[in-house]
Amino acid sequence: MKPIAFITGATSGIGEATAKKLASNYFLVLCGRRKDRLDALEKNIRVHTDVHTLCFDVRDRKAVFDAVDSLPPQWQDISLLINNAGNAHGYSLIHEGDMDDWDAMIDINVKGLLYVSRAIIPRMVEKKKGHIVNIGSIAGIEAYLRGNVYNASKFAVNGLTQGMRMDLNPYGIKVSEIKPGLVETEFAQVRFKGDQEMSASVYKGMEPLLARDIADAVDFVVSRPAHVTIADMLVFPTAQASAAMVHRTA
Ligand code: NDP
Ligand code: 8X3
Repeated sequence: MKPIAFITGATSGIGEATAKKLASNYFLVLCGRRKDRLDALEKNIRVHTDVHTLCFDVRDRKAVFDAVDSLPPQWQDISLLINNAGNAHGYSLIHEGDMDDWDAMIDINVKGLLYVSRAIIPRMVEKKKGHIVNIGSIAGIEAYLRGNVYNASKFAVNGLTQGMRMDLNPYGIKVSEIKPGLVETEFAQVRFKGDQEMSASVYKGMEPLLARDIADAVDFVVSRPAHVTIADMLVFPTAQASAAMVHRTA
């Protein structure tokens, strides 16, 4: 019997790579909105470990709690929560921003993370055991031009991570944050609403991180001995030195 990991945003990018990486050591609860992707992933990973999928939108508070409540008894004892679901929506100056984009980023990246955490952490508290890994970002420690609300959402993840670690400290629950720099996933396609040229420009002339690089970081963070918590990990591609400084050859 393996411990159970609950991963949000498992249908692509960092979440999907993390699911694949953790499959040898965990049973997996994999979440996302795209049912076809969840089904394909389940089929793919089932040969390595037990998988349970949950299809819900993290913005929908009731759907989050219904999904977690729907877990069969053998899936309820979650040891590891990876709060990964999230995206940037838009790349506008603050006075030109689309307020639907703002709502999406606050509702998904901040409130969604909170709803999932609220649904899962009480059982960890009861058991006095567990580990929460929040996927933050370099965007959560440094703002950049046109990043505004996405930056704010990831600064919030950083604040919540610190607060969670304090609140959960008496219960022996680990809380970690991994903050990637540029990772080539569907992230840019979502931010630029399918504009391929704009998406490609994000990684032009530089070698970005791959989702599996962050999955490796997650694997390291969750495999430390019981007395060790990696509180915070910033991971850049070598070509990146800060949120806005990226060495490009083209
Ligand atoms: P992807 O777009 O590839 O993956 C995003 C994941 O989040 C998908 O599985 C998506 O699933 C899920 N998701 C998005 N919105 C919702 C929602 N409303 N409800 C449920 N699930 C949702 O991007 P990444 O893998 O790059 O992003 C993962 C995390 O990493 C995010 O938190 C992002 O902010 C962070 N990050 C990314 C960086 C990068 O450069 N790529 C750098 C730093 C941090 P579905 O659409 O099926 O719901
Ligand atoms: C994603 C990294 O720099 O595009 O969080 O904001 S960045």
